[in-house]
Amino acid sequence: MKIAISCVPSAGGSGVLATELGRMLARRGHEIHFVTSTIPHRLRSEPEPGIFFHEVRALHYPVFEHTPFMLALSAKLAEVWKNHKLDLFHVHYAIPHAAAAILAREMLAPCKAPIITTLHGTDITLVGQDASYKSMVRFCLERSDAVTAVSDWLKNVTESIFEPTKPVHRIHNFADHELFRPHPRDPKFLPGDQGRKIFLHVSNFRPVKRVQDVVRIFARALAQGVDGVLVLAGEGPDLGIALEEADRAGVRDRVRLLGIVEDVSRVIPNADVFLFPSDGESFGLAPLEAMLCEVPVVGALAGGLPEVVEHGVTGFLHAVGDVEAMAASCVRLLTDPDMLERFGKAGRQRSIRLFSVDSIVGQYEDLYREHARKRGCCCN
Ligand code: GMT
Repeated sequence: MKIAISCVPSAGGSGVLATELGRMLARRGHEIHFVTSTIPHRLRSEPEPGIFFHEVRALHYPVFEHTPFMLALSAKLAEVWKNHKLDLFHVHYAIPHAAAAILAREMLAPCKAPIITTLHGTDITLVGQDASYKSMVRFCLERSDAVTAVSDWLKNVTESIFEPTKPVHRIHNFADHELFRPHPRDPKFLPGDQGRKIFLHVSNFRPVKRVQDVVRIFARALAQGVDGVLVLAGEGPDLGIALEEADRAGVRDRVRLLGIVEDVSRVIPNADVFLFPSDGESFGLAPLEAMLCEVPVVGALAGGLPEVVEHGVTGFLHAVGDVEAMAASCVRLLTDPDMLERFGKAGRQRSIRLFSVDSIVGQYEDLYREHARKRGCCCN
């Protein structure tokens, strides 16, 4: 099939998932057209067969207080549809992508372009239910041919907030188990910290991630005798808050900042434990990548994370904000090499069993075929 994918192109989870999905679909013979404002983060390396990128350029004119990006995205989606005789739009993160695809379909009438909308999290839980967007999000859910959510938790939240007339499909996220795999610690990774335990956190440092808790967990584990360093990968508004917390806790000299990492699959296997204390995380793509690298996850029992991490088997989950319990779990893991290894291996097995590329990408393909057939698009 020929599919246009639109998403946020930054290093955030929704863009990463959309990009990886496009890459896997291209490997399976589909023609994938990314329609985004800049080239998606994970596509940046070398060109790949079957993948095309179309830049959305929104003219900024001083008359506008805010550039109307969504209109430029709609125009680009319609243009790409016509020029490449597409079969389907798959948009990730409802705002503004689903609305833009619906507008593009109107522009293409009488062609009936099918639209699949994938919800990722705050497009429902935070931004989507704000009064300024809620009615528009409801309209987008109704007008999409199919709506998917990345966890049962997000599906249930969406259905209870928006009461859509069609059920939301749950299609979990996936990660590539060949790319994300365990390997011994690279001696070039933090050479000054050889012999120390590595606590890793990867995110976009937004308030939902509770990055102060990341630092508090780490500081408590150090206080209990663990010799470790905290590695923070990624950037975002709360990075400064995390560093202030590290100063307050007296552990700033044990914090290592990596900034935005081009290829996290090279960083994660170096870690001993992955910290993810977010509240209301709809899935947790980074914890899945950690589990594939046989790194146990310690985090919060909230949102969709319990669908990813099995408590007591692949990591430990505690009440949101319970940094004492999370620190105690880190200490347990880091002082018991058998447990650390057992949890690591169980994490990789669980991830391959439940979140494999083949099974998850296959679910999207089934949905595409069903809706392309139903719409019977007339223009291709
Ligand atoms: O919803 C967001 O805040 C943005 C999004 C992102 O781009 O980082 O994150 C969400 O989508 C990811 C991919 O599906 C999920 O793994 C994250 O759990 C989810 N974030 C939240 O729910 C806070």
